[in-house]
This record gives sequence, structure tokens and C-alpha cells, in this order.
Amino acid sequence: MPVPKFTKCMSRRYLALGIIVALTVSGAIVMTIILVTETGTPTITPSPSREFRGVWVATVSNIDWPSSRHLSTEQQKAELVTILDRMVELNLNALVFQVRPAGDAFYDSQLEPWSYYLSGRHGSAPSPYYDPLAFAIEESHRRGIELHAWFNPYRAKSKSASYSLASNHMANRFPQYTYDYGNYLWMDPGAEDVADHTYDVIIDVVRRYDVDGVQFDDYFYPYPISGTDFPDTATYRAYQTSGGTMSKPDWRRDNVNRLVRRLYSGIHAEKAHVKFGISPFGIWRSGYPAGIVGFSQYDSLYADPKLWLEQGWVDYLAPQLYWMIDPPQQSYPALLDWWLDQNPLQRHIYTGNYLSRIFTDGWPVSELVNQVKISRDRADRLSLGNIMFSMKPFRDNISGVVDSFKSDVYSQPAMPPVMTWLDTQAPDPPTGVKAGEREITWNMDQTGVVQTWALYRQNQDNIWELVHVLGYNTTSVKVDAATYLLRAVDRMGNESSDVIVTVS
Ligand SMILES: *[C@@H]1O[C@H](CO)[C@@H](O)[C@H](O)[C@H]1NC(C)=O
Ligand SMILES: *[C@@H]1O[C@H](CO)[C@@H](O)[C@H](O)[C@H]1NC(C)=O
Ligand SMILES: CC(=O)N[C@H]1CO[C@H](CO)[C@@H](O)[C@@H]1O
Repeated sequence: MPVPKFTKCMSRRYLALGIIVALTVSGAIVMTIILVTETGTPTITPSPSREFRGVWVATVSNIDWPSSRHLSTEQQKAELVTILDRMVELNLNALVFQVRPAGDAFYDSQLEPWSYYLSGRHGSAPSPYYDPLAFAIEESHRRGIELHAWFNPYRAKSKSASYSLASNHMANRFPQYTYDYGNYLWMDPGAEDVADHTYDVIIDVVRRYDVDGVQFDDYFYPYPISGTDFPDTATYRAYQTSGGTMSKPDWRRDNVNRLVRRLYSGIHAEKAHVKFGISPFGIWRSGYPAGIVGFSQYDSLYADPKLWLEQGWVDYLAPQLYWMIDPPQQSYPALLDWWLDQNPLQRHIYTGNYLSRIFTDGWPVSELVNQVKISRDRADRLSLGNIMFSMKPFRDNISGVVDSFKSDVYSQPAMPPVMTWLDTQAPDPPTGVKAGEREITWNMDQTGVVQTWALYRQNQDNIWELVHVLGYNTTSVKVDAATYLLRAVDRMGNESSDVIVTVS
């Protein structure tokens, strides 16, 4: 279970009571007792201070960033900074950044060529040189925002993009497993060479970059073209020849399952704190739950997220519930409730929401705001946040979406929820905390474990409100006169004990 704030406060209260008894019996340090009881039981209100608030920044086809393939390095950087500043304004806390849309890289890689979508030159580094992923991580972290690197495992190329593939591109390295299918070149998930390569690419990023998470979207086997089966007959036959007995659909699902399972352990073996999440298509199979009608990813993409949740092969699942609340055949709440029921190991569920429908289909902004509320209403069942597809409406404030979110569901900051199965070690509390003239200052973190600083303001006696989540290297903040509580927060979101300071 993630520990919702309330539970955490309760357990602290019991801890504080325990200390009172022990210390009173031994007759020691009365001042300490008072401090512990005073600071040990803050009640945090009012809105959820723990909620994953993500946004997808899609790079494929220049959907969100960079906005075109003809921008200079400086323009690319400026656009990313604008996105991150908008995220801060909206109290968003997680950027899901597409770094490998098609066997290519938005970072310095020895394994794959630079992406065409970066500067229109597939295989060429940005000039003047910079590393977009490293830049995005640094700029996210200094704003207290998590960065999840988003990978597409099997897509090799969209045929509409007119560039020729570099010699080190996976389609050229494994031509026997590269198929022309519909609008794409697609790698064969049943080929061990392809699986090994994808695995190596992802682990390489986890090892070399300070990412907070790794994410897959809904693309596993390609969306089917009617009347044409995915052309993996040779690979399947080789599997049968070597003694394999699974049916073709089961074998295909097994190919994907094995990659997911292997990545879950491989990522955590490399860095225990890096979260692995998948954002699958929103319907598992048509008819689940009863009344739902739609595309079946289990039968057509050979993706089985229900199994991944059951097995704990993901830290979070973000089903793309890209439909409206009301229509019963793809009802947002009905689907969400179903996914929440498939979660015996109590992983986190963050709903994926189709924000861009406000300009592609004229959805009212209120539809999206209400969807966030529906997800939030189910926090006790581990519905702990949302991820919006995609950044563009927020970036461009389409239909006034920024103000609608800011004045309603995202008026207060929030931190991503804690994944207790990954780590529950609390960081050391802040040191050198001082009240200044309408300002609080503290020492720079020396431990290297601080990811953010959480500042709470005392509204009434024991009612504290989270007012700021600040980047790791922040050492001061401007505030109004009030009493505040500052905590160090580590990269798993675990908070230190409290330091209270009054600004007059
Ligand atoms: C967003 O758009 C709305 C309505 O068009 C406008 O009132 C508001 O000032 C804009 N907000 C920002 C942050 O640009
Ligand atoms: C925090 O780090 C960023 C780069 O990561 C740097 O640009 C910024 O100046 C730093 N801020 C402080 C207060 O050190
Ligand atoms: C929310 C959470 O995970 N809190 C944990 C932080 O670390 C302390 C000390 O290890 C744990 O007791 C808490 O459960």
C-alpha cells in the first residue's frame, strides 16, 4: 500500500505517544517530548498532497516537442523550458518524455542513431551539440518534477517519414526480423535478438541517466490491419521446431510478457528506485467489464496488462481511458473500476486521459476536469493520479485549459505517491532552517538523497497545507508571515521528519 498522508500521520501519532511514555518513565528530556508531540502529528489538508500528475511529451512526428524539425539547439531548449515552466504553473509533477519513438534516440547513444524528429537529420547529433534527455532531466529535477523516459519497444519507422535508416538502426541490424506492416516498419517481438536489443537500449539509459521512471505505451504487436496477419510465420515456426507448444496467440503474448518481466527485474537491479510503468490501451478485452464494447488488446496487440499487474511486473499501470464519462460502451468510470479490481499486489494506477480531445473533437474542458475528479475519488483503491495526453493543450492554453485546471483540480501542489515496495527509508531532515524577512532559508543538501523539499503552511492549530514542492537544490523560498513546516523528500517521495519555522 502506498501510505496515504492520513495513515502516515496516524502512525506518527502512535510513535509520538510511545516516546512520551518511554521518556516519562525514565524521567528524561521533557523538551524533546513536547517537540515530538507538537510536530509529530500534523494533519495535512485539504486536497490530495499525494497524486501523480503526469503529462506526455510526445516527440514522434513532432507532436509536442520539438514543435518542428527545423529548430536550432537554443530554440529546442527554450521550448522544453517553456513546457516545464508551464508544468510548474499547473502543479504537475511528472514529465513522461518520449526518448525512443522508433529505434532512434533523443539522447547520446552508442546503440541507436539520433532521431529524425529532433532536427530532421536521422543519425546526426544536434548542432551545436547538447543531449536532450540530459537537459530535460536537469531542468525537470531543478523544478521538482520527475522524469519518466518513454520507450517504444518494437516500432522501427513510420513509413510516412521520409528518411533512410542509419546503418546502426535496428532494422538494418536485424533485417530478417523487420517487417513491412501497414504504415510501419515493425520489429518481430518473437525474435530474441530484437528483445535483447530493446532490453539493452533501456538498461543503458537507466544506467547512464538520472531518470525517475521508464514507461511503455500501448504499442506492442502493431494495431492489426484487417485481412493481413503480422508476418512472423518464420519466427513462430522456428519456435515450434525447437519444441515450443504454445498456440500462436499465446506465444505472441509470451514474447511480450517475457520482455516486460525481464525489464522489471533488470531496471530495479540497475537502480532500485527507477519506476517501471506501462500505459496500455484502456480496454483489456471487449466485454470486460460487462457492457464494455471495444478493441481487445489481449487478442490483437498481444498485450496482457492484467497479468502484469497480477504478477507485479510493473510499478504502475496507466490505462489509457481515452473515452468520455457517460457513454456506457467505453465508460471512463466503469473501465477505471475494472482496472482497480485487477490489482492484487496493490501497485499504483494512474489513469491516462485524452486531453487533446478538446481540440481534435471539441470535448469540453470540464470533461477532463471531471475525469480527474473521478480518478481522485478512488484514491483509497490506489487510483493515485492521471497522465494527460498530451502537453500541447497545456502548452498552448487551448480553450483556456490552463486556468480551468489551475482554478480547480490542480490548484495545489502535490507529490507523486510513495511506492513502499521499492523503498521506505526516510531522508535526513533539512538543516540550517532559518526565518528571514518574508523568507525561509536552509542549507544545501549534502547527502545527495534529496529530490525535493516540501513546505507546508500552518492554517489553523494543527492543519497544515502543502504550499510548495521545490527542486533539490533550492535553499530559499519567499513566503508570507505564518508558521511553516519543511521536510526533505527523497527520490521515492519519502519525507523526513519536520522542521518548524515561524516567519513573522
Ligand atoms: C488561457 O486562456 C484563457 C481564456 O482564453 C485566458 O483567460 C487566460 O488568461 C489564459 N491563461 C494563460 C496562462 O495563458
Ligand atoms: C540548481 O541546479 C541547476 C542545474 O541543475 C542550476 O542551473 C541552478 O542554478 C541551481 N540552483 C542553485 C540554487 O544552485
Ligand atoms: C510514506 C512512507 O513511505 N513513509 C516511510 C518513510 O520512511 C520511514 C522510515 O523508514 C517509514 O517508517 C515510513 O513508512
